[in-house]
Amino acid sequence: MKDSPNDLYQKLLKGDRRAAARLITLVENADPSARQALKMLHRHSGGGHIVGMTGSPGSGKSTLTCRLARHYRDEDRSVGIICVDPSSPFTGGALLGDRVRMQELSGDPEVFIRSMGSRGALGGLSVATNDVINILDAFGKDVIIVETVGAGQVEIEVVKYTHTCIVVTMPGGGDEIQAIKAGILEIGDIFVVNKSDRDGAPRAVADLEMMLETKPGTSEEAWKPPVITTMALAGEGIDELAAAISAHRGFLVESGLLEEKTVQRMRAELLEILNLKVSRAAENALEEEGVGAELVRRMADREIDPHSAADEVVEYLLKRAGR
Ligand SMILES: Nc1nc2c(ncn2[C@@H]2O[C@H](COP(=O)(O)OP(=O)(O)O)[C@@H](O)[C@H]2O)c(=O)[nH]1
Ligand SMILES: [Mg+2]
Repeated sequence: MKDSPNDLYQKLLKGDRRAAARLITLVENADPSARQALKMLHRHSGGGHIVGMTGSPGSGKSTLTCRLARHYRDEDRSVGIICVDPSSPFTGGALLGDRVRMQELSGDPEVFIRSMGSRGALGGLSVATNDVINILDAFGKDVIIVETVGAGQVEIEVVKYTHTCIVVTMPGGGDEIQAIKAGILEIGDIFVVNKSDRDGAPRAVADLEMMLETKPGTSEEAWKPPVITTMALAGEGIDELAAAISAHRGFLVESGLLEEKTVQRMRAELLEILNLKVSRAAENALEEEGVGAELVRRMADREIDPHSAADEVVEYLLKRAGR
């Protein structure tokens, strides 16, 4: 028998992994019953520390995420992992040894791993990702790691509003330069130079440190993003990385910024949902008989300009919403 939203909600709060997985699938499919469960779950979320992990493909984000998860498990903390990279499912690195470690992880009942499929990408990837973060948060995960490939706007938006954002780079390949281009330097709370077994790691660290120092607008009391060297494959530097995450959380709590970050996250989440809703309503209005076709025809006849036409649609939507 199919679980009702209330069943899912009750089961999820009791720690039922299948209920969590099921609800996430409903979210990905934009199923209306997910909404009801999310509504009930909202007041149970807010306890987890949300960590974003971004950087170019192949830099070692998944491998690092696995290692970090292991580290937290050794401290008896539960972990949720969300991988937002429709191009590559979460495998935790391509090497066989890593895959084995990955399987160990996913067999641990206190670790919940989920890749966001391309289904979630239908216009609402960041909305769906936020929903999944909230589900894992309400599910009681102490740390929630969100891995996104730092390539597109959507992915950046998602990690931007995590509590601690980690930017992963590796030696060589001009990765640091790319980081600035993507505006990633601004969003990192912690920088990682992974693959320290490769040539040029100290240089990459020095370059990054210099860029961070000369970053404009950093005040005395602001957080100074550390640059951590890791070799994720061998598990080197993971303790340091975990310590930096703790230090950052400590800083957020002490400075009162944790609350501010939470408010920012809520605001961003609200905006994402509104964007989706309003654009869908606008699209629907344009499909409605008369409204869209007539406007577009008038635009084509040069009777009305695109901006005024958009104003008319907004007015139409507002009038209809007020009815
Ligand atoms: N040499 C070396 N390779 C690594 C290290 N960490 C990860 N890798 C490898 O780099 C490749 C990409 O790693 P992955 O974690 O999937 O990167 P992602 O695309 O950023 O998630 C895999 O083949 C990993 O095994 C490291 O510290 N040193
Ligand atoms: Mg990956």
